[in-house]
Amino acid sequence: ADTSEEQKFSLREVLDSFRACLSENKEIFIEDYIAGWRGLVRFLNSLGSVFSFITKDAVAKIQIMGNHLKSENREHYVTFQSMVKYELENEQVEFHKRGNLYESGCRTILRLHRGLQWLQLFLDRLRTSTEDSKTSVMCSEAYNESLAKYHPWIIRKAAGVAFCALPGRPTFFEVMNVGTPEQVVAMLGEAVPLIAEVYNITEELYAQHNMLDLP
Ligand code: 1PW
Repeated sequence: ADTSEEQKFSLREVLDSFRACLSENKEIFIEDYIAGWRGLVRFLNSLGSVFSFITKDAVAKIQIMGNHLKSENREHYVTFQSMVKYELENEQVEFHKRGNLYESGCRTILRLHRGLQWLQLFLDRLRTSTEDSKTSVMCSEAYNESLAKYHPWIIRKAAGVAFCALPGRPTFFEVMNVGTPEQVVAMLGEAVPLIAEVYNITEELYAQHNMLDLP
């Protein structure tokens, strides 16, 4: 293996970040969560430029959170829980219309959170798929069950086009760079419940504060 081999990205890194974002008392560390998203974007970009319209928005959201992490208020942006508390107490969350608090951490994370459900459903399909399963079908089914309901027709349409460009299952497994198909399935068996846990904790936190529909 040469040096480029060493630097090759593995989807395992994404799993590691999402594992690291979960604290012992079930809080979620923003920095690791965002690192997970950075890895995911890197992976999606490696699938080709058709995915760039999908990653573009994720990158913008990652950047907004990166700015919070570097801001003078960064001490409040440690976990989702501390962020929610801080933004609510300081009236940094808009509940009714999208106004000048467009870059609030709460509404930004909510978008990524919805995206994470898509990832979870897709990876679970991938995990239980067989050799002749179609990645494009699994991906669009997962999308339709999750994120699609928040998107206007034009975005759903463009997403459908991008899915058709997904490589077939064998190539997809290779790009994940995790190892043999058996190792990929084993990794997914670990990743899916972990991502589900992160998703469920976030969902519950947002539900508690009536923030699941932030504009
Ligand atoms: C293969 C599985 C991939 C899972 C990765 C999920 C990526 C999520 C990014 C989807 C972006 C679609 C195009 C952008 C739509 C935005 O309008 C929308 N953003 C999201 C994340 O849904 C809403 O953001 P906005 O306009 O309210 O700031």
